[in-house]
Amino acid sequence: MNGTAARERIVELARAEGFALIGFAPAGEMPGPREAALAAFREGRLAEMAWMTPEWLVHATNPGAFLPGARTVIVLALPCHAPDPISPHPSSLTASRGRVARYARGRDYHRVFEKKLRRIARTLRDELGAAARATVDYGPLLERPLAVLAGAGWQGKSAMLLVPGFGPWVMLGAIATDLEVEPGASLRKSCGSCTRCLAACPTGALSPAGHVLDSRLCISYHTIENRGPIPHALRPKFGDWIFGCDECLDSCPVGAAQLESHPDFVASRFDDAFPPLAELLALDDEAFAERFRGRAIMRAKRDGLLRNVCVALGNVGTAPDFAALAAALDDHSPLVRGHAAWGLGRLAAREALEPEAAAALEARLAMEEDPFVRNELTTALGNLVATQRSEP
Ligand code: B12
Ligand code: SF4
Ligand code: SF4
Repeated sequence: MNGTAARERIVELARAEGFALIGFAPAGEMPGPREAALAAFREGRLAEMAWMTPEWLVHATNPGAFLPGARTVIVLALPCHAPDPISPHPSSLTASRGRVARYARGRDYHRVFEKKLRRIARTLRDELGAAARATVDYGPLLERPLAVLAGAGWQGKSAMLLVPGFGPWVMLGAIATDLEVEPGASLRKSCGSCTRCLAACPTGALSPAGHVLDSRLCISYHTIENRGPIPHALRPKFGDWIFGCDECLDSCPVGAAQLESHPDFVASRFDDAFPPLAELLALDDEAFAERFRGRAIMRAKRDGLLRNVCVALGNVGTAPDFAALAAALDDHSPLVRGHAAWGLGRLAAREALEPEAAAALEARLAMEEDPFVRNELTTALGNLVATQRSEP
């Protein structure tokens, strides 16, 4: 089959799967993105994402290593800019709520993509006799530089792929194939003088000139990928985010008017986007798995999500949340207990509940054996004393 006919068939298959954007990148090595990714590794900007080793990054910038004989990478995107779900009546909105990144409010996008991409790859193999291999996110291919090479968009100062009409609000997947398809023409666009995302990032994770992200400072990294404690200095900057962060996307003017999403990414309930925080602290492993089965939030695991909830309650919780945080001081996970101590101390200082918080923290300290948790309890108690002293 010639390149034009192959292209037409692929576009037809991808449209039938609902893809909003279909691009074709050459399958050669990507030395520029490889060097940038290796520099990110060398400088520690990939934090503790253990799978992103130099070897992985070299593979991920070489489609030929992903599929021997690859000539083209088909880049496919689904939009994920669903409007916020309509809030229930204010009288039922008394609880403090967290915030989930838009892409993670509906079904897990990995599963949504996997099914669609596999069906297309299978047809390419069965019908066209081509080699074809699909990947999404965790697979060894860096998707944003491929999308740029396919002419789908440009990488903005936020590091996001910006697509005309959609802005940063697309999720990506790819299929490498040995079919030869004419690549898309590169888009000659840039962010120009805009710097909105740089100002909007709460933690300064984006470099002053943009394009370079330090995962060690990124809320998305910590709430999704980090398996350990969240650094103290960052916690107050997390606001109500409990899974992912959309600040650099929300601030972007490109595609801002286009509120479009694949239906699977739309929150079915208000609570899927803005969950009541205190009730999440009551989830055990089983209840967590039951509540978040089939959703991207599973990635954080139960202890990671509850850690994030403790931080959010420390930032936005009110007096009625005190009991849930105090109970979390006895959680079976040291990670949760330690962050509950921090959250309780912050909430108490805001809500004038210092004596009650001090009593709860001291009671826990008397029986606590874990060094990390003891340190968190002692620090929280010390901060409470300091706030009480500074009061007139
Ligand atoms: C690891 C990872 C993360 C990490 C680290 C992100 C990072 N920037 O490194 C963390 C957990 C922090 C993360 C967060 C998010 N992620 Co993520 N992530 C990935 C993953 C697996 C690899 C990304 C990567 O290549 N990192 C390596 C670094 C070095 O690459 P980079 O940041 O793109 O760096 C490029 C630029 O720095 C550029 N560059 C360097 N210098 C310069 C200078 C100039 C002038 C220019 C123009 C460019 C440039 O070159 C580098 C290579 O191309 C991809 C999936 C995949 N397989 O590709 C998804 C992916 C990038 N993530 C995605 C999403 C949606 C997110 C979040 C929005 C999720 C959320 N709401 O919380 C945030 C956004 C954070 C952000 N501003 O980028 C989407 C992005 C879609 C899009 N439209 O861009 C992807 C493609 C997943 C998918 N399948 O859709 N992510
Ligand atoms: S995801 Fe949030 S913390 Fe990370 S770079 Fe964007 S705005 Fe900053
Ligand atoms: S907010 Fe402005 S600078 Fe940042 S990615 Fe969007 S257009 Fe580029």
